[in-house]
Amino acid sequence: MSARLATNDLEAFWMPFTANRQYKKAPRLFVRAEGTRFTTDDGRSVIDGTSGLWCVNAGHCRPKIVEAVRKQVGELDFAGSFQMGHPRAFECASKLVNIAPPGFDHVFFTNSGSESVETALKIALAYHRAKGNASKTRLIGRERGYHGVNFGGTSVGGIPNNRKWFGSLVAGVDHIRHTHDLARNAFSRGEPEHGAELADDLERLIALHDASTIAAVIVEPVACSTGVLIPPKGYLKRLAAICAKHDILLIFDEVITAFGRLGTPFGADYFGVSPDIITTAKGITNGAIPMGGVFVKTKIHDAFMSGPEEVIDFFHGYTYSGHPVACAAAIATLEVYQEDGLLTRASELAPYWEDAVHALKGLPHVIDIRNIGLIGAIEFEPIPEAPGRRAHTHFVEAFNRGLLVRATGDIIALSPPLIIEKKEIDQLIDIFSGVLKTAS
Ligand code: PXG
Repeated sequence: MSARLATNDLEAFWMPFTANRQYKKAPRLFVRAEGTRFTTDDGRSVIDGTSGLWCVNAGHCRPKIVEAVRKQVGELDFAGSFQMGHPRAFECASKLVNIAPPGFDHVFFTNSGSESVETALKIALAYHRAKGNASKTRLIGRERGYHGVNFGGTSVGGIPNNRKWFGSLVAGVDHIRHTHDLARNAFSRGEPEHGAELADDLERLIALHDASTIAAVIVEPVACSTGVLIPPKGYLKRLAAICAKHDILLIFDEVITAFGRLGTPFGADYFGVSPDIITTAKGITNGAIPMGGVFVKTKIHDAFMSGPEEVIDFFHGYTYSGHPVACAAAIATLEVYQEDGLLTRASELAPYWEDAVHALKGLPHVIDIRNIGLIGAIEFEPIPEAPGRRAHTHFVEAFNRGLLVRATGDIIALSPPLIIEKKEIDQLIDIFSGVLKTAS
């Protein structure tokens, strides 16, 4: 029998996406947060350069959201949404579809981005079946895509480490090429010039598999987890046109890009592209309570409403779909976003942010800098034989100097809360350039 663990022992928590043994030798712990800053267990203030994990768009511990959660949990802690309901879920859905792009009149609630992706893929399959196109069962993702960690999302995802451990995954999945092209696009500001033609790679898969077997294509408008790959000018429009031509549903995975990150409410608004389904999570509750939502176009929703009225129209859902506390958090979050103009604030800050991030050009080993909305990424030349080590070292050093950034491969991603002020952008960049200047 193992010795009883002390309550503050780090061992029992098997941490997600973490080098557990390395972390536990030199842990980094936050105990409080407010606005754009965390406080560590040893009392240091750390600028949140990543909005938590791309979720705390309005900044931490916003009183309105905190109060809404407190009130709701004391009033109606739980009520299900299977053949029952409670007012908050309907209110929340109505308010969310009001800010969604035109044509998105319905939202299906989940508890995370991963669940939103599974839900969207199942909606796509069931939609085609309901329309009499039951042979449309293939799902197409993109290399380097990230769509969460459940089986569907892992299958359409395109990051090798996230896939290779897990067997053959879901059958009938293929991938189009990613759009990262440093040879042509390094140090682009905003959308890169070159690569719209990469959307035509979908035509290659259509020629291979035939459109009659393809249900949906899923892409992140900006592929963030893999290190911020910004779509080339015209790429997403071209992809959407090919999907429309072949009756293939286009799913935008907006778990990160929804709720103001690019300076518009949704990424679909930013790029002027109208997909069929949009997956969301994270910013939907400002990270305060787990929640996700899948937005669908009217034609998709209505295809499910054609059977007998007394039969369940979609055999899918979670115990906590439309959880009262999550809905209360989402309603309050939306109010904060609207009161503070946060769904569009990134568009005002973007030019300042762009200049600030690109000022890091020329520092040691920097091979690319890219930006869009309030997102930035710095890519480093990898240390031979040690991919990822350079960015991880920078991440740890930044934390020691009072800045939280996110490392993925040899890329550092930045995505501060949308409330950040210009002088704090300067501080963030100052700290990070100090890290790079002193690194070997
Ligand atoms: N889709 C996209 C586009 C995402 O970015 C998910 C789905 C999954 O969401 P959940 O809530 O199941 O984790 C994500 C999540 C990072 C990072 O630092 C990104 C995510 C999660 C954690 C870290 O890049 N994205």
